Amino acid sequence: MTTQKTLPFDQLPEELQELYEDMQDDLYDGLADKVVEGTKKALEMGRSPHEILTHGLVAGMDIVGEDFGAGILFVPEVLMAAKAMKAAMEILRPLLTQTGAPRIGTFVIGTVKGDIHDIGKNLVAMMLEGAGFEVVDLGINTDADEFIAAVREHNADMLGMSALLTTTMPYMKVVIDRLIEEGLRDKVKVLVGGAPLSEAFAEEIGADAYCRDASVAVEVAKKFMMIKREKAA
Ligand code: B1M
Repeated sequence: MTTQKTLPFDQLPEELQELYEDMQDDLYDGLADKVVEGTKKALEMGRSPHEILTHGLVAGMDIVGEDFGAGILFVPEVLMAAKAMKAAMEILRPLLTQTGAPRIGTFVIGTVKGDIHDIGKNLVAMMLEGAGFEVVDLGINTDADEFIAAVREHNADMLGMSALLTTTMPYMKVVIDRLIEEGLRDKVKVLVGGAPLSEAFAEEIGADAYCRDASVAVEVAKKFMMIKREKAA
């Protein structure tokens, strides 16, 4: 995978700005084939998966989110946009996951109970895999029993939870409390993320870290593994 630095949008050549704007429009319109085509074209132009995600896909989804919140778009249209984004992410998946990085730890991840948003969580899972983590993805609507069972079964080093709704984010504390009850809290680092979360919320519920985005999740997870290895040495 290329390690090319992701430039701010306005510093990109005009041709690329146009390509990414077209991808954003196509994502908004839920045109999966077109978004996939744009993704392939950007790759052919030698652009990095991170740049394509940032300027083509996530930027497009941000506009969808704004118009969804403003009542301009409705669930069926947002579902189409999500489908288009997922189709493009499948093109990027091998580039993000198959980096040949050595295995460094086991990471259990899921979207919490009551919540079915999984695009961000999937992206985090792909990037963690690319960084060398064995990722156990529990999917969406994951309850505390499922998180606990997976942490035990896979002897996880880390547990990641995602929530996109203000109504589901409190469930993260339910899971952390269960980890304490089950005597597992000291065995795993808990990382949380999702658009409505904050550092303060993560601290309040007793998580080890809040991750603003997938890159931060990878950085933090690698840092925790390094500390763990140093302690064990
Ligand atoms: Co929903 N939705 N949605 N939605 N949706 C939001 C979240 C919302 C903000 C839209 C809005 O009003 N502007 C709003 C929430 C309001 C709130 O609670 N504050 C909302 C709502 C209200 C709803 C419904 C209730 C709508 C309804 O039915 N009336 C409903 C709820 C369903 C449920 O979960 N029970 C609903 C449904 C849906 C769809 C099914 C249509 C679809 C989801 C499809 C899918 O995921 N498969 C959908 C979508 C697509 C969105 C928006 C538009 C986009 C979310 C997204 O994929 N972003 C969203 C608006 C928004 O967030 N601005 C919205 C792109 C993604 C890459 O970013 O997920 O933030 P994100 O992930 C980032 C970081 O947050 C972080 O890293 C990721 C990558 O960098 N991160 C983590 C995320 N998880 C992490 C975990 C980690 C670490 C980092 O662990 C270590």
